[in-house]
Amino acid sequence: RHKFWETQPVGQFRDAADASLPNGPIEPPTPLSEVRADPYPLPAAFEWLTCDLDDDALLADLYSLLAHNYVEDDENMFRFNYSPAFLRWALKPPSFFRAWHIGVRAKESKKLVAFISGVPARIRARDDVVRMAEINFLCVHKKLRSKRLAPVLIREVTRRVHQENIWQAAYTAGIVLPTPITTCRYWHRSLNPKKLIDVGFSRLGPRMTMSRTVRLYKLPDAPLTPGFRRMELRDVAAVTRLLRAYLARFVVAPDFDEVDVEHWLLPQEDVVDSYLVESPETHEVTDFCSFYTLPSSVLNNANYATLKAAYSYYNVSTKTPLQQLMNDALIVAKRNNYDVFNALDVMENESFLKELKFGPGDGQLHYYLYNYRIRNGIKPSELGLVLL
Ligand code: YNC
Ligand code: MG
Repeated sequence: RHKFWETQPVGQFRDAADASLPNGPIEPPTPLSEVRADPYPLPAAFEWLTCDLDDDALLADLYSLLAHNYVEDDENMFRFNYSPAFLRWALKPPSFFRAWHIGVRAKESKKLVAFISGVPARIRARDDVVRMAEINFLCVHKKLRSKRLAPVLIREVTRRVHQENIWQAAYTAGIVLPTPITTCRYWHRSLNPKKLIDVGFSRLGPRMTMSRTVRLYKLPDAPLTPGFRRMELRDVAAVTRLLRAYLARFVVAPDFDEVDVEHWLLPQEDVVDSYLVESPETHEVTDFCSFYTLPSSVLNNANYATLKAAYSYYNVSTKTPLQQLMNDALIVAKRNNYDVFNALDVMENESFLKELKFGPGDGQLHYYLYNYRIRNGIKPSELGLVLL
C-alpha cells in the first residue's frame, strides 16, 4: 500500500503488535564512507538547487511556491501563507545546514517547482537525547503531483542528513503514514468571530446571533496578570531554565539550550512572540507563553484575502495558573489583530482549551519519527514538541 514508506526505517503497520521490537533506533548508522555521494537522479527536465535563503530573490521564489502550492484544508478554502521572514526564521536556526534547504527547479525556465527542508535539533525521547533533523515544507507544484517526486525529495534530504552523521528525524503531516507516534487535534479560539464566519472558517452556532457571538468571544483590552510583559534578550537564561524544567516532564520534547531559546523564542515581529510573568515583588520569571504567526490565504472570498492566525508554541506555568496565562496570551493576540488563536492538544493544553472557548477543528496532525521506534506510541499530552 505504501510503496515508498514500506522501504524506509519507520514503524511499519504490520509490526504494531510485535512486542519484541525494542524502543530506539530501528537501523544502526552506516559508516559515512557508505553514504551515497551523489544526489539522487531527477526527471531530465529538472535539477537540484541548494537554496541560499539570504538571497532575497530566492526567498521570494520559495515564498511564492509555498503560497500557491503548500498545505490546504480539506475543503480547499484556506492555504498556509508562511511569510518570507518566517521561512528565514524556521530554516536558519543555530548551526543550520544550507545543504538541507533543497529545491528542485526546471532546467530551462529556472522556475522553482519543489522543495523540502531540514533543520538540526536535539530531541529527547524518554531519557535518550538524539540529534535529529526536523523535516518540513515538503512541497511539489500542483502541476507535478502524483509523479513520485516526493519520495525523491525525501531520499535526497535523508542522504544529506546522513552526510552530517545524523540518522533520525522528526516531522508532522496531515495524512496517515507508517506510523504516527501520536495524533493531535487543532483547537481554534475565535478572536474576530465576524470575519471568521464571513470567510467560512467558522459558523454561527445554533440559536446564536452575530452580536451574541461577538460578545461571547470578547476579551479585555490588556493582560490581567501583574508583571505580564514581552520577553526580552535579558530573559533568555531565565526562560531557558523554566522551559528545560518543564519540558523534562514529557516523553518526547526538544532539548533546548540558551542558544536555541534565543533563536526560537525571542520575539520577532509577525514571526514569533513571547511573554512572561516577572514577579513584581521578587523579579523572578515564573511563567512563560509564546505563539508563532502563520497567516492563511483565504481562497475565493470577495471581502478578505488572509486570515491572521496565532499558533500556541511553548507555554510554562509555575505560579500563574496556565488558564490565566493563556487568557493573557489571547488578550495580547487580540490586541495585535490576530483573527484566531490555534493550539494543539499537546502538553497540558487540554486543561485550558474548553474553558477558554477554543473549539475542536476537523483534521488531525500526525507526528512521526524517522528511524526511531516508540512502541505503542504516546498520548498527545505526553508530547512536548511543536513543529512549525
Ligand atoms: C507527506 N506529507 O505516501 P507511498 S508535511 C511524507 N509526508 O508514498 P508523489 C508523503 N510522505 O505511500 P505528491 C507525504 N505526502 O506510496 C505524500 N507522501 O509510500 C508520500 N502537497 O509521492 C506518499 N506538504 O510525489 C507516497 O505525491 C508518496 O505529488 C507519493 O507529493 C506529495 O512537510 C506532496 O501537504 C506532499 O506538495 C509533496 O502533495 C504534495 O502528492 C504537496 O506521487 C501540498 O509520497 C503540501 C503538503 C506536506 C507537508 C511536511 C513533512 C514532510 C516529511 C517527509 C518525510 C521525512 C522523512 C525523514 C527524512 C530525513 C531522514 C533522516 C535521517
Ligand atoms: Mg509528484
